[in-house]
Formats: sequence, structure tokens, C-alpha cells
Amino acid sequence: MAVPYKEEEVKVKAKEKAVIETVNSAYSSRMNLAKTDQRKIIEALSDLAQNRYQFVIPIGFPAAGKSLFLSSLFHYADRDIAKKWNADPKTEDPFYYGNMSRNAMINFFDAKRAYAQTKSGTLDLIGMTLEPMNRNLPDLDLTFIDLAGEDIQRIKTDKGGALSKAIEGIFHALNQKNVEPIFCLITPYKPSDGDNAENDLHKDFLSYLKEYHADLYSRSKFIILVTQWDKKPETKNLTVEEYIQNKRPALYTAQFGKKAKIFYREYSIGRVIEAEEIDEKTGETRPSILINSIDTEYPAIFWNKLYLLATGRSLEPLGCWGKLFGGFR
Ligand SMILES: Nc1nc2c(ncn2[C@@H]2O[C@H](COP(=O)(O)OP(=O)(O)OP(=O)(O)O)[C@@H](O)[C@H]2O)c(=O)[nH]1
Ligand SMILES: [Mg+2]
Repeated sequence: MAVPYKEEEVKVKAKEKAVIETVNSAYSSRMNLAKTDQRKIIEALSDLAQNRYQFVIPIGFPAAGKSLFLSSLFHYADRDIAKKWNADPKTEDPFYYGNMSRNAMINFFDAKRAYAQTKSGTLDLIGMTLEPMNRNLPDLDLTFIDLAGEDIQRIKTDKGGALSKAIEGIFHALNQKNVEPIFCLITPYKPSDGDNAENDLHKDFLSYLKEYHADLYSRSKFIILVTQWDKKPETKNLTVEEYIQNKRPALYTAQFGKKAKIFYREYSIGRVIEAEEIDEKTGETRPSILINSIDTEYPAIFWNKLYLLATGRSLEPLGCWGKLFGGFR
């Protein structure tokens, strides 16, 4: 019986190796902002804006859960067969490398592992079209921008209060008529730097947007997502709105633009177990996670909300979502 066991082990190792290789190549091919001309970023994003792409931009500290939130969305979009729409990933420039990252995110999820930290100075630009099966509903072209929390946190007054030129370039490019980006303000249930630091980061980001890109601010839509909601004890009776009100008052009381739409939602990628793993090269242990079960309800609700926000149309027959999940505030 020893031989088949070994074969199985070899297969598992080969699969893991393939996953790691995909991910490594995706890391090295992420858009490197330091080496990218600001003009080129503005040009590429302006083209997308003119072609009516809907931008979705997660904002949050390092380790808030931005990349895993996107991984969860893309995994669902790729793998769920019960949904009433199809995801068509964009593979051509400027999405070529972002598509590799998207694949890596999905492979990592399949292997129950987490996508590693987004390196400072890099970003993933991921494009896809959401194609509803119902022919009466329009297709939706989407661009997701995954930034590094390390770069975003520079907006905090005590960390300099200014973004890099390249990220500034992104906001300039989005500051066009008819562009109504959706910012996902990502804040974890149990932040490692504490609730006050989280509150300040989002407050400073909103102040920055309001002051320096006022038109963009007034056109933007905001979804406030409390991620890692699985860390909330099941016995604890708490709604996401109560949580925001108590722990992130700056978000609760923020004066968004007149047209701004704002929603609160909790999110969890699934059942996550924190574990350590050994680095094969260095032999050192490092913190890691095992995604024990993948949640499908949170991404399903989020995709529906996103489509509704962007198109004003519902992917599901009316009433169905409300009945099943209690709606999306
Ligand atoms: N329990 C639990 N942990 C999560 C969840 N989402 C993220 N995490 C944890 O948070 C860590 C960081 O998640 P990422 O998605 O990489 O964070 P990020 O915001 O992209 O961080 P940067 O790339 O540094 O900006 C993960 O390794 C997990 O330990 C979740 O839904 N549940
Ligand atoms: Mg990340």
C-alpha cells in the first residue's frame, strides 16, 4: 500500500508546486508602479473609463482582507455553477498581468491557501465582463484595482498624509464625467492596529478624496465592508451597522457627497484556520492560513449588489434575494 500513497503525495506536491509557481510569476508580473510612467497609467485608465468600465477599488490597511475579498469574488465567479451569469475574464493589455494574478488567486483558493501580501509599489489591474444569462439584462464591464495596503496607509496623517504619484494618477484618471467608481472601504472585524487606527485611516482617506478630488468624491459610491466577520463569536448578537456605529464612528458619520450611495455589509471568505507553515527554502516558520471551507453566500450577495449599483438592474428576480438573505442595506 506504500506505493499508491507515495504517488498521491507526489501528485499533491506537484499541485502545490504548480500553485506556487503561478503565484510567484504573478507576483513578479504585477504592475510595478515605480517603473510605470504615471502618464501610461492615466492613459490606460482613461481609455477604460471612456469605454464605460465600472471601477471597483478596495481601500484598507495592510492585511485588512482586500486581496482575499477579491480572491473570494473571483473564485465564486469562476467556479459557482448555480449562478445566473457568466464571468468572462479580460486577458489582453492592460489586463494581461492582472489576469495572471486573478488565476493565482483562484488557484490559491482551490489549494485552501491565502494569496500573499500585496507588495508596496505594485498593483493588480483585473478586468472581466459579467454576462447575465437573462438576455434582457446588459453585460457589465468591470475593472478591479488591487492596491497594496502599505501604499494606501500613507494617506494617514501620521504616515505622511500623501499618496504616491502613481496612485494619485489613478484618481486623476478616474476624475472624469460619467465615471462613478465603487470604493469598497475594507475594515477587518479585529484589526491588528486597533479600532482607532482603522477609524482614522478611513477618515483620512475620505478627507483626502473630498479635498483633492471633490468631483470624483461626489460621484463615487461606497460599500463599507467589515471583513473577517467569521471572527465574531456566533453567540455575539451584533449587526454590521451597530459595529460600524460603535467601532468606526468616522465612517458612520461621514458626510458623503449628495449623490453618494453608501452601504454597510459584513464579509467573510469562509472558515479560516490560522496556522504556521515552514518555508521550504529557509526552513523558517511563518504565519499562514488554511481556508477550511469556502463561503459562497457572501460573494453571491456582493456580486448581485455590485451589478445593481452599476446598472440599476437586478440579476435575480425581484424579491428572491431579500427573502433568502435579508437583503443588502
Ligand atoms: N478569518 C479570516 N481571516 C481573513 C479573512 N480575510 C482575510 N483574512 C486574514 O487577513 C490576512 C490578510 O488578507 P489579505 O487579503 O492578503 O489582506 P490585504 O488587505 O490584501 O493586505 P495587503 O496586501 O497588505 O494590502 C489573511 O492572510 C488572513 O489571515 C476572512 O474572511 N476571515
Ligand atoms: Mg493585498
